[in-house]
Amino acid sequence: MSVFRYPRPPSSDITPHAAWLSRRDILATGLAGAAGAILPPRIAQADTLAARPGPLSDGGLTPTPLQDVTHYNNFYEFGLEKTDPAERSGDFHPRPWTLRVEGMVAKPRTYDIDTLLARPLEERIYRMRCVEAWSMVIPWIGFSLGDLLREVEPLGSARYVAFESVLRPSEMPGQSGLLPVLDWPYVEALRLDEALHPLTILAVGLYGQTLPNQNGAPVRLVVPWKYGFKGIKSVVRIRLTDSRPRTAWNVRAPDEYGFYANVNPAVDHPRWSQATERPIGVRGGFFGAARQPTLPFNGYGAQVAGLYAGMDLRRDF
Ligand SMILES: Nc1nc2c(c(=O)[nH]1)N[C@H]1C(S)=C(S)[C@@H](COP(=O)(O)O)O[C@H]1N2
Ligand SMILES: [Mo]
Repeated sequence: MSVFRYPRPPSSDITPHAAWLSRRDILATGLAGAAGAILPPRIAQADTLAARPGPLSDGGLTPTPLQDVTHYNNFYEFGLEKTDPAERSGDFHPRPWTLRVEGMVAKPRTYDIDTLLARPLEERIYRMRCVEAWSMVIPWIGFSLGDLLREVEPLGSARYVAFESVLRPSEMPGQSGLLPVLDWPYVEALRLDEALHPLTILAVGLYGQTLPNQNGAPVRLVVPWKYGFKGIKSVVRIRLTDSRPRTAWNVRAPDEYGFYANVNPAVDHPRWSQATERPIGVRGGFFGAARQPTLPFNGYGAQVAGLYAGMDLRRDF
């Protein structure tokens, strides 16, 4: 074994979300890729993006190194291992792209990605806490989802916002795997008041550049007080509705992944504790030496706890 700088995570780190698939089954589908292969990073067409520092950025946080943000990913459309999205998304085309916003709105509209990139963009440095109990700090570039939704004029009857990822099996090997890990396309949803909250953004970049494919190019949702799986990648459709939409992980394993998925150290996942987390990219983080406490609402409680007044967050996890 040679010396390596970015160790592959131990196999126990592989996809706890999908632990019902045995490692042998995963390998049989070919989804796991060439285990151990060292491939050059392929970050497609990163263009520089201008953004002003957002008033809601947490300037006190130290961002996770770019190498980790772009090489330790969950994006099952490209495979189940953390390194698959970086290694297997090189043929994905994030342009041309349109984002359709429709449903219970007065002015449904189709946005071209170029018009979204031309909006005033902000940097938002947010904590990201995966339900698998690891975390990062990511300097996103994006814009308020609420601002976009107000442009299409939600009807008074709208109560939820549904999101849909792209369905493109020819470019996303995980979507044509033999084992259907999730029902494709990946879908997610928020309550309308959560979607309108000023912390909720659509991100079009990170670290000053357009989004790498593996992070959800060209546009993805970021909801920093919720577990990472709510942050749906490569979004093509947003639909306002009056009934609670299906969400991918909740459909797959409702006892493990709730609709709300607010980060909550007091409510454990059935198979592991949520009290602490491993910060990725911090010395000792990969192997557990540098665990840190998980914060209620991922540290954003002062801003968002009021959204859940009167709710039992143990039941509505
Ligand atoms: N379409 C899609 N979106 C997705 C996922 C996915 O598999 N497919 N994984 C989710 C999970 S579990 C997490 S933790 C975050 C990871 O985002 P990152 O790789 O940019 O850190 O993306 C979320 N969005
Ligand atoms: Mo996650």
